[in-house]
Amino acid sequence: MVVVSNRLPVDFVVDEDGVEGWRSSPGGLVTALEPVMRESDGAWVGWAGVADRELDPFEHDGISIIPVPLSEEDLERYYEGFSNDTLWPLYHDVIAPPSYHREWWESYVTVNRRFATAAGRAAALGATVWVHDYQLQLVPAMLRAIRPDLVIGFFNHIPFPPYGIYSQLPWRKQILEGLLGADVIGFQRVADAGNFTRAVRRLLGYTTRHTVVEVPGDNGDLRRVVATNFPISIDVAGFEELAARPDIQARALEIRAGLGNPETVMLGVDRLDYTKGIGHRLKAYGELLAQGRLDVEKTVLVQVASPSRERVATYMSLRDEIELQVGRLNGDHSTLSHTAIAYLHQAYPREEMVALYLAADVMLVTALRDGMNLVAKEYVASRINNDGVLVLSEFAGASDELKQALLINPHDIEGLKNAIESAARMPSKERKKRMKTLRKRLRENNVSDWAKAFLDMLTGRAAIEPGIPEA
Ligand code: GDG
Repeated sequence: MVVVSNRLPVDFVVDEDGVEGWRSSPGGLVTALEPVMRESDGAWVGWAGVADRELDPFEHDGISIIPVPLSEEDLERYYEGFSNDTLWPLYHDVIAPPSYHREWWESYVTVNRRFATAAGRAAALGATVWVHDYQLQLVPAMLRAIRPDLVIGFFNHIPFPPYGIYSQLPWRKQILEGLLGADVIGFQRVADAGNFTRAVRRLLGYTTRHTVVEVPGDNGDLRRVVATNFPISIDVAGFEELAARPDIQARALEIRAGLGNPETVMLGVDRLDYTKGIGHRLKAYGELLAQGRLDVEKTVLVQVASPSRERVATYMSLRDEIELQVGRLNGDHSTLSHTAIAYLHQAYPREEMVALYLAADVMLVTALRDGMNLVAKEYVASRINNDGVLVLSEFAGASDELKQALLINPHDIEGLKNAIESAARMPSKERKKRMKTLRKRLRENNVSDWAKAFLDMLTGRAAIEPGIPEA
């Protein structure tokens, strides 16, 4: 099996003394795929996180690591440009305006071909190749063209937009054709798969039957491509184990003590991204303080906003806006002894994140659009005492499964305020009832279940399921 993703599961690093080495960056995807990869003599194709370096393939924990080089110009055009300033805003409901530049598109094509070539070289005869995410949507068709023997899967981690939005893209047909090189195309939500099949019908005129797209070949034959939803998850047991560790529990108490042991600790954890609705959350929180519905002496909001895409202009101005808002709110509402918002523009180790989840009575996930939102699932997994309230946006994929959360529309500030206030005041019995149900639901879909469902479908062991509703 070969996995292809923009980033490798390991980063190339150079320390202060100039010594070069590799550091693993364990994410959910690695955890889920590690066992399969070891069993199947797997290879991972991706970028090592450093520009303008040709790096040799090597073995890491039983997995072949195959670095794909990216130049500084590739990063500007393919990655920061087309991936994060064209596709990302377009696929997230144009919350920010997408930029369309032909030279970015050309770079996207070139880099996708480089990834496809590397994957083609790495894969054994008849191997399974699993391509990930919006940066690499052309890889499936490019790979099929050079290696028709392969079984090819693609998983889109972010939403697939409704036709009215998707059709803005000048290269809308090429992207669909690129994706349709796969045998199975996975999405987070039923609605994403529906948006995709609708775009295929309207733009390419292909017939779609339920989850199956019939792709005409050169000699009149039809290839059947499955496009359906596989909601991603987390390593639930891994989070539960961290949450049960005495040192992490002690750290959670220390965090609360450091905040002055308030009655209610609210928490937001997001990459600093305009899709996450951080501004809406702050607005609602600020108004609740201003109206006296929350008391700064008793409540604190901890907002971790981890640095993200800092060279993209939209992200620079987002940071300015959020920090202005935090500064104003704290100026207006903090007292000498109590700060309204503890704002942290930093990244933390996983252990510290779990300590924060344990310290938080209320978790605020107010995304304006989000493929899934793993933070919501991580919070639920970490609440091993079955207590705590999750406020969750219905625009995050996680809301399809986590229905016992307080579901909100983040654009409706009054509704959001009511939900935050109810979360802070929710009686213990109701909190526990909801959290128990959430945890039960989460355990039914672990990240390894997700990977298995996708790979079973890809390797033909699962029947093609009937019918997904139209988006
Ligand atoms: C994309 C889609 C989809 C964040 N700050 C720190 C940190 N994190 C970790 C969280 C979580 C992950 O990063 C973020 O995952 P999300 O799912 O919340 O959001 P995206 O980064 O936008 O991910 C999303 C996902 O892909 C998977 O398919 O769910 O919809 O947008 O795991 O914990 N981790 C650590 N320190 C931090 O400061 N250690």
